[in-house]
Amino acid sequence: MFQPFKEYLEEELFGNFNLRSRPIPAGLEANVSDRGKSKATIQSWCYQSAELRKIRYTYIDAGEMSQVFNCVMYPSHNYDLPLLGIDFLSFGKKKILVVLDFQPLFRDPAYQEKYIEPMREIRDKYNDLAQNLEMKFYDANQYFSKYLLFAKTDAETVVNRLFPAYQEYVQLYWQMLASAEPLKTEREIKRIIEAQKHYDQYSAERDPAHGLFSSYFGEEWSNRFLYEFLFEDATPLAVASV
Ligand code: BLA
Repeated sequence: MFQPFKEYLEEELFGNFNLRSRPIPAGLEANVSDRGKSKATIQSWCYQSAELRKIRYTYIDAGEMSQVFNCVMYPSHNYDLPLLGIDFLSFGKKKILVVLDFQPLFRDPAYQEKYIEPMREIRDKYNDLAQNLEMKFYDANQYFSKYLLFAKTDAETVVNRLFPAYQEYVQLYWQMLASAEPLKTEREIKRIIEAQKHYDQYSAERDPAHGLFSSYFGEEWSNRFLYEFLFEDATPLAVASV
């Protein structure tokens, strides 16, 4: 379902950046579930470049049961750019949920104007994919922009609407990255380190995927995957899963 999205991203990444592999902790690069009736595989990739300190994406393929493409790009700490966040999910082909956003690190007007307003034109063009759905796990006012794509949709729309929208957002993200001015002072950079770390903490604590991972790959693997790979700068809560 989302393979073409992954392939597009890979072509773009390899064509535009000088990528280096970024290690994924042992045992977390891939897994296969033999529980239940259908087989599920999960595979992840991770890279870095001068501009992007962590580019990670994951594909879950459980056949007709579920297909997930999830990606986060973290700019280097000397850029205050939003993170590029992608979460495309399909369950049994009937339930398809797609989320795509430039995830803002800050919410002040100057930041919004600089990094979020440029998304508006694309978002207006793909208004049908911006459905103002209520968030149950996350807080729409934290690390989400007002121009996110967030929709419950169908397979046809994924091909005809989501794919071109995705390409436009990715292109805009590259443009922003290319024109970004690196931060210079230690104080400014420290603020980005803290904000990105807080993003990991917030995301790890709320991630609605924990249940999905646990059901396929077990609780222990799931916790490691969240805290050692997806959101490695988060600290597990002492009371987690007690
Ligand atoms: C929702 N994301 C979900 C759900 C799952 C995942 C299972 C719940 C779907 C449901 O309603 O049944 C899956 N999340 C994953 C997977 C990974 C993950 C597989 O982190 C990792 C491999 N989520 C993101 C990113 C964004 C994001 C980067 O990881 C930003 C674009 C958004 N996911 C997002 C949102 C929802 C969601 C907004 C709806 C949650 C809500 O209602 O609060």
